Amino acid sequence: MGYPRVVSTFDDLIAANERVEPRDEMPDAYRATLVRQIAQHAHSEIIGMQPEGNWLTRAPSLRRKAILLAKVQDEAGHGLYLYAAAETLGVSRDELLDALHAGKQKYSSIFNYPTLTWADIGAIGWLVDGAAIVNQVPLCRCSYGPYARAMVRVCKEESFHQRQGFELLHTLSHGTEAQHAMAQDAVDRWWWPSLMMFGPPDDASTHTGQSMAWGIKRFSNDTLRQRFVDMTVPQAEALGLTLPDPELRWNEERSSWDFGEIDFTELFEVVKGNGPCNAQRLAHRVRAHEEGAWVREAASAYAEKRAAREVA
Ligand code: BYC
Repeated sequence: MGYPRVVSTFDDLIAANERVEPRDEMPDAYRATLVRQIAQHAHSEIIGMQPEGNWLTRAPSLRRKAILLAKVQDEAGHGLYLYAAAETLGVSRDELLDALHAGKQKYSSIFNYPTLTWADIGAIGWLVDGAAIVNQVPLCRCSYGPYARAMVRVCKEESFHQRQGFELLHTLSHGTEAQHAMAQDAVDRWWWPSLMMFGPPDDASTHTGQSMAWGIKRFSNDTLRQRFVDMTVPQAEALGLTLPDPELRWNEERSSWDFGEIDFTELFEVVKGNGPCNAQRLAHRVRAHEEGAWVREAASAYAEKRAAREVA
């Protein structure tokens, strides 16, 4: 039981920086924006299992395999919390999955790149999960209660993911010459796509203005991208690896790192479906869904049987 709320209309709740809960009245456009973003986020978590799943059977030791398995399972869990949060807005998980499978809803651009070597698992943990944390910590203060609460646990797990990636890359970077080169190559390939995860630049972002006014997003895409660069550059030094940007320079005046221009045409192409792995990721997801139909049917039949027994 919380304190009784003294304000109740949607505008009052937003102005008072209070949480909007599923039973509160909300504008259709607010609901639609949340469904779009939460669904895209949930889809990213479950599609994100694929690039890493690719290395489960080839992890170099039992310890590494156990860690990677736990991480991939965490991502399935994140997908479930997020689909459950979206369901509080009046859509069903089936509808959302159908939209993903039909290409009507998006997932993060980053998961359309291939994982070519074991070092890619480290680079994903360090850079992709690192970017995810920077993007998601402010979402713990999102105005929509169920999304904000889901983010708290997701962020705790993401920070473990990021640290395992850093530790993996640190081991490779301080190993043999070939291992160091493998770590450097992975960072060279994942750096720019990780910066693209934050979305288009602010002047080309269609939703940021309204989403910030509604307290869904707390910071703009460019602000969070800069925060990620500032956090990551010193970590690269600690790893003994370089970032593939000759224009990276400390800017005394801004107390921030300047960085080179991002090729946003690449982001737009990947989002349109033309990335290196888009077709493969979606086909694999649809196949997994179809092959899992018997599990869903068995679970429903069991639930019905139990319910009937309880009634009897
Ligand atoms: N990829 O107006 P904008 C993870 C779209 S999972 C694809 O700035 P918004 C992990 C955008 O949807 C990480 N599409 O949009 C999992 C919009 O298109 P529509 C996933 C992108 O929503 C497993 C259009 O471009 N994280 O960490 O204000 C293993 C214009 O953009 C992308 C989340 O989903 C992109 N990168 O801001 C490891 C976080 N960027 O919908 C790790 C939650 C933009 O109008 N989401 N688009 O057709 C967000 O914070 C925001 O939705 C975004 C975009 C910052 C991503």
